[in-house]
Amino acid sequence: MAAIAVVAASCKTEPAATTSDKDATAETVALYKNMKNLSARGTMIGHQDALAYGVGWYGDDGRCDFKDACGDYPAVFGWEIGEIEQGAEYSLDSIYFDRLKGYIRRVYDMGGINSVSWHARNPLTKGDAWDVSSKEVVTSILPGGENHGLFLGWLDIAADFFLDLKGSSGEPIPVIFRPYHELTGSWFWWGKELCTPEQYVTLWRITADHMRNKGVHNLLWAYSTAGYETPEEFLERYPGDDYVDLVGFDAYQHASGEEFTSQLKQLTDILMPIASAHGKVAALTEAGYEGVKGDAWYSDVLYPAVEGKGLSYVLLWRNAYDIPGHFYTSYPGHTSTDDLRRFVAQDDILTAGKLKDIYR
Ligand code: BMA
Repeated sequence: MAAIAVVAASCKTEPAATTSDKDATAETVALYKNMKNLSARGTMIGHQDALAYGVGWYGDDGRCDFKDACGDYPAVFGWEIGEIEQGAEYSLDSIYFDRLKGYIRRVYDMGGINSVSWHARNPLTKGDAWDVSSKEVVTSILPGGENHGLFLGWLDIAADFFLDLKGSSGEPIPVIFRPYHELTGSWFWWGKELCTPEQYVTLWRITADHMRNKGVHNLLWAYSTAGYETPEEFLERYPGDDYVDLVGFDAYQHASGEEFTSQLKQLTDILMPIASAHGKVAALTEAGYEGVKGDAWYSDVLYPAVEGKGLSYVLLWRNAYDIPGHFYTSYPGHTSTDDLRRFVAQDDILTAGKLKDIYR
């Protein structure tokens, strides 16, 4: 009887909050532990490129549409390093990499969280990340492929970027790294129809091993899909518990609000048991409704989808300065602004000001 009781008790215990990288820095481990604890308290709200530009402005120091609309900074800041692999000075969304490092430092200093995605160009065709014209691309960068060396060089460049992120005492700044995302779709060169599950997993592991071997230990690795119907589909290309810290998905509203809420709930209901079985943090890694139409999208559509679900964060997509209508959070004067204020006033919706000592 006693043995059975012990087994039953241990089954109930969630796996420990250890990072996939056994050599992760102290701040990275602390961030992970705190993200796990925080997800029981509420869901952090995030925004892509929040400090770099917004609707009608670019590069204004200290400016942020989200904060100007609701009074606080987002808790999570998404960033993008596509084009860094080309040795470019600025990203595909026109942020200078030098400035980007400064923004990441500023977020760290304010006690917020940084997440980085990577729309790397197609290493075979030299087209952009959305160039899916050849199915040979992943084969070409894996060991034995014609572009393997080139690709390792790209990984070196990305690794140097992460190594160069330093806090005031020289400590590496932890970052959630979210490469090869939306992999259940086939619109990026690493997508479902472009490589086998084994090739995807190899690509991921090569990336992580290469960076870790170069001394990059400030990353939490995010495996972030597009839509899926079943747990098996979500996990088909999962790189393994030693390579992933956070599981999540990207989803955008294209039909009615009710449909989007129910779509988010369905995806989350599949995601959460996976996160818990693998001991990982779960997040809605990209989301939104282009133009945030109406005056209650956060309260009517987003909140019912995330309430009580245990999601660590929701990252709303960018407010482009140069594409009219391409924005995903409120900005001063927009019809959704009052509702954003109501949304973030709730105890279980967390903005930067509600976080404390997440790196300790
Ligand atoms: C898309 C759009 C593009 C952008 C890309 C990468 O969703 O916002 O304008 O270049 O993401 O950030």
